Amino acid sequence: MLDDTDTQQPDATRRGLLGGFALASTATFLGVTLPLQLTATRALASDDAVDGKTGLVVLNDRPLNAETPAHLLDDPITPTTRHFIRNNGIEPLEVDAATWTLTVDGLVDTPLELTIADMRDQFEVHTVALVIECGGNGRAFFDPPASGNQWTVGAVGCSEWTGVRLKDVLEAAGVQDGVVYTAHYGADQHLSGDPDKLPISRGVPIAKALTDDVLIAFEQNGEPMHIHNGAPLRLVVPGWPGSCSQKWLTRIELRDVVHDGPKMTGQSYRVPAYPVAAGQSVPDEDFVIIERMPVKSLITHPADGAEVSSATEVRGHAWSGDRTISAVHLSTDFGTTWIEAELDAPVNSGAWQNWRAQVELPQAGYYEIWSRATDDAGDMQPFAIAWNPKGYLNNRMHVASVRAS
Ligand SMILES: Nc1nc2c(c(=O)[nH]1)N[C@H]1C(S)=C(S)[C@@H](COP(=O)(O)O)O[C@H]1N2
Ligand SMILES: [Mo]
Repeated sequence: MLDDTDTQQPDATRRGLLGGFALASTATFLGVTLPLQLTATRALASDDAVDGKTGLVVLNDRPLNAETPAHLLDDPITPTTRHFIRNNGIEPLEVDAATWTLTVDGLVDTPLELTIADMRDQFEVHTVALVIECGGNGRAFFDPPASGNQWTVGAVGCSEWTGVRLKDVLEAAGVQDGVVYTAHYGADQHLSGDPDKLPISRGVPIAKALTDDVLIAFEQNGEPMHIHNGAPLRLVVPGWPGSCSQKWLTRIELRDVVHDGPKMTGQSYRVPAYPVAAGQSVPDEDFVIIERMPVKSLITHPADGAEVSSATEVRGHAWSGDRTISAVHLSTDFGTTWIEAELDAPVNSGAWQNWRAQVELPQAGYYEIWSRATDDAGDMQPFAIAWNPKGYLNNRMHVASVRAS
């Protein structure tokens, strides 16, 4: 079965696209400072390489994978032009929002076949800001390295999505007794071109599917969705691995077993059920499915590598799976002292929270600004990475290096 590893292009192709960037440049990375040479080299290849996107850094072109540099995620709501792209297969070539249908079947009382217009007519339409973060965001910092897309920090976004609640649609279909899991299907094709294979088909526990936050979306930031973000119809399951948020959505099936579609099984979007040492090999049967994403923050201003004055505003976002962030702290002295940032409430459940702080840098020189979020269950971002074989869930504190003049 294909997993993240197999969806990588051969090195030669990737190097051609990225102008000399080699995965090895992150392999020995141990400390906290962002690898500046990596950032700089990647930026060369980034300039608007993807239609309708601005400043994204392309990691791979088949399938297309592109992340957003942290400083381009500075807006409270992520503009469509800056929302990252994570594809496992080949996108559908032509999509027509007028004729697109969603099938809801499996263990339901009444199977449904709905157009987008049907959904707008039959259900309440909601517009909400929702975080999508790839389960592998931060993988580039794993040591030993984990195979798969070498995301740094920018496989995350919080656009405003318009659609209907999955819950409302499932309740209209009638959820039968014994349903434990959803299964999501999209219109993209397997990289091999084999029409009988799916690139990815994941699901969520039925309890999660029936929460208010899970949306079947047909607009992004008040406009038609970007094709790379799943137009004309996608799921958005905020706070859970982005892989749960099926793009180009065509079908939702309800099952009485945990879904076993491509990228549900093996080591995909899974972590060991027990703590492991860095580099330890773990048998497949000891892996468990990732559910909520962990507490995390991102510094979006100043940009990593910026020249700043001694008094400077630092700002960014923080989020934690299905929870709320209760505090964000910043340190400019390697964790010796901390200040608390001003923190906004989420604009709605499922959105990230924006924060800002005025930071005083005591003298000219080099600083690392660390950000550390704490959620309402008391979880705090760690200093170090809890290593796992596939490089998921890196929620280490974010660091922006600056030079004060
Ligand atoms: N049909 C389909 N849906 C998909 C994927 C995919 O490859 N095909 N990738 C998933 C993964 S792994 C992530 S992280 C999110 C990324 O959403 P985005 O590309 O809109 O940022 O989409 C998810 N939905
Ligand atoms: Mo992902």
